[in-house]
Amino acid sequence: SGTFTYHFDTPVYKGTTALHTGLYINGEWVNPVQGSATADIINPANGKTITSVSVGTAADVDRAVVAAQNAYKTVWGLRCPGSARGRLLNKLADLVEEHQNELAALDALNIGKAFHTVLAGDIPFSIATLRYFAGWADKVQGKTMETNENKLAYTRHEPYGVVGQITPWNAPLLMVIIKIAPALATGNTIVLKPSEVTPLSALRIADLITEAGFPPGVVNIVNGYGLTVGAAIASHRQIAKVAFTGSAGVGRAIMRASTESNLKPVTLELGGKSPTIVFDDANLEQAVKWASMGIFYASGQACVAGSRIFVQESIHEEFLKRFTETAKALAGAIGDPFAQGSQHGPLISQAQLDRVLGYIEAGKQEGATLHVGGARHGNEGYFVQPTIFTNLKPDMKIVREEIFGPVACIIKFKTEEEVIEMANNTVYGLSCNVFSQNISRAIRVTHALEAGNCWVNCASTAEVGVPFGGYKESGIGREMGEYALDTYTQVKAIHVNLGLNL
Ligand code: TXE
Repeated sequence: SGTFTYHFDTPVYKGTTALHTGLYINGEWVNPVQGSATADIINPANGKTITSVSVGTAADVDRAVVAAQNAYKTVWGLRCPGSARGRLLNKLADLVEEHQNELAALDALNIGKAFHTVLAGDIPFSIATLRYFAGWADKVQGKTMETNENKLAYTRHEPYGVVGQITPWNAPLLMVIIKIAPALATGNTIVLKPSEVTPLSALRIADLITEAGFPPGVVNIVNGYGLTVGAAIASHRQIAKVAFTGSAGVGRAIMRASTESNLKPVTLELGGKSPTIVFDDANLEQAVKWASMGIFYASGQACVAGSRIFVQESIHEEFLKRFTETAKALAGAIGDPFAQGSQHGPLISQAQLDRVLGYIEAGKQEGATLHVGGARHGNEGYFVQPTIFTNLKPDMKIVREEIFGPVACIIKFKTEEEVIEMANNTVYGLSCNVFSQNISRAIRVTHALEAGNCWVNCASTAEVGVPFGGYKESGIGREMGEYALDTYTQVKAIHVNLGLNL
């Protein structure tokens, strides 16, 4: 299979990366079984092709599953002590740390997020995730149950075997790490499909997985399209569990595929339409800073984006004034991810650009006020200006649907009761951000909100030890923290007769 070498000669990073562009199966780089199909990888900051990489088919998933099954039965799973799995995960963490600039540069190139943002955010979080789950690897324990004196009853938390994982494009490396770390810590082997739009850092990580010393077949990475490789993973009868991050529509398709194949358990991390609520007693400066970060981070391409910002009546005008200033400042920092001082990058693709501009158009058509922004920036790359809408109604498309772009809806409210109802008026339930210096109120409101992740006086700050996941149509199951171990293990109950008279 092919290779790809790239020299970064930029104001913020100089260095070279080299990676394989084939499929990573059984610890080797191979070409797809059927033909030599490739997909172009596009630089979203200028629309140009970076390189092209192999795309697999269902036949490659079959090969990867065989490799993963063999590894599970011979060298991994219950045959490899947790301490040894933990050591390998720690080794991989060290390698990611050693190659952090290169990995950050690959993601910045592939998604257009500023190099320094990836280096300061995604990378340390990836390393911390690997170390966190390395620590759990030898601490996954069952229980003994009180029954009667003639019986020993206990549980084991066993791995599933081969698990399938499908990741999105908005944080390519981090999404892969968040998927593989808990699965490996608990003894599963993996067939992973990265987003076909952003496979570069996943392909680089594959070599680091080999270098760390993971036995062949423990992790297999099959790049390819959702409708072929993704669908084959979701419906594979020998894949015992599937974890997915992406759109709600595809989440549904994956559940259907599970239902129609082997009823594999499904973990879903889907989208959101998360509320940010700013009460009149909030520290306004802080609320503006976090609310802005909450929606404009990664140009709004974050599942936890706080896209509906509810502001209490008496401070609405002042909030809007200050929030507009932050949006304008960001508009002045639009640029290439490797340019000095860039803070606002492009959307991932032409498709997403069209989609987001379509939503902005719909907002105008439905009578919302376009307060600032609202247009593409320049004509190279897929940049969209930080955008603010006001005068919104609950049934407008831009208030109801996930836009996944830098579009903030600012909505006025009067009372606590009213804002709770407005905030919960969505099919999603991923996260919420509440700003108030009255901590009783902040907590009371947080408890009333239908969301899996709640931030009080901050926004979207994830922690490796804290579970992450959604209520309602934002998903099923939890990643991160101790809770993630449950989604990668199944409980076996064992009853042992100690005497004769049970
Ligand atoms: O995502 P897809 P898209 C949301 C966001 C965005 C919208 C569309 O609103 O605007 O989704 O983005 C794989 N069986 N999020 O179309 O299609 C696909 O190959 C199995 C939110 O790019 O969901 C990729 O690896 N797999 C989100 C992954 O699913 C399939 C992050 C995600 O792509 C498949 C991304 C199929 N039938 C988008 N079809 C978040 N939660 O952060 C596609 N895939």
